[in-house]
Amino acid sequence: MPAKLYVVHGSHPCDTVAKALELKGIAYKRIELPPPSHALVMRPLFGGRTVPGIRFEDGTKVQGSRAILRELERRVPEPPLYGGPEVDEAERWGDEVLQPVARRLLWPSFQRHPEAMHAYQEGQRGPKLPLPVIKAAAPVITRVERRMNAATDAAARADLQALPGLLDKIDAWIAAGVLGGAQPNAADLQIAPTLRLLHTIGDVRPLIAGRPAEELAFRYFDRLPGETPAGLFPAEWLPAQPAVTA
Ligand SMILES: N[C@@H](CCC(=O)N[C@@H](CS)C(=O)NCC(=O)O)C(=O)O
Repeated sequence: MPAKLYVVHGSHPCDTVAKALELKGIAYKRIELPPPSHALVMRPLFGGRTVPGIRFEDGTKVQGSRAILRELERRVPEPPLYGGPEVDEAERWGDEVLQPVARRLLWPSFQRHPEAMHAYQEGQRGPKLPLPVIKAAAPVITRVERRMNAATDAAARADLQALPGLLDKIDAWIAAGVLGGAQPNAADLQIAPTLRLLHTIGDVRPLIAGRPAEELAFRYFDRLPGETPAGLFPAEWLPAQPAVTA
């Protein structure tokens, strides 16, 4: 039996692991769990409540995108995903700092505009939930997810204000060759899917547009469906955009 990867469709750390498995040429079966009920399945199977988790053919279980990538590297060293302390640090930052920003902005966006959730099902295994079901279930799902992810309005406002600084950091890593090299490394695989998910948020898209980070977002993860419209967050929450000079 091949490895079994437990995911939520559209989850950015799950995309990290799926791409790493593909690069390493490791066969696996994808088990898609519906949020937020995935937490109830993951805890008894892996000990913690989050996806991704993987069960290898030999029965070894690993949970968490960074731990899984390290284990993949140990099992299949080629092509290498690690290469020095800068990559390690960018990977850590991508997991601990950037990853939660996408959750804290996406769930409040869905609560404000539940119909957008329908398109994010594109490409998932099994049938899509019809729009009326999504709209009926959205108040409960988004409330639970916002609580699980500490996705308060204050956090969303602070994240929006902080985003240009986070994107500057990513652009600087790209300029220094830590990210965006010829071969993807663990930090690329950690940061790019979060950028791609952030790019689906209408109020965030203009902040990423035209940056080197935007190219990185699409380089390995170009097929994520779904978008939320601009204007879901109050205008005063958004950071000032640099003036365009002629
Ligand atoms: N940083 C961890 C976190 C994973 C994580 O939080 N995954 C989300 C989905 S994107 C999740 O399972 N959330 C459910 C919960 O918090 O209970 C990783 O990269 O594996």
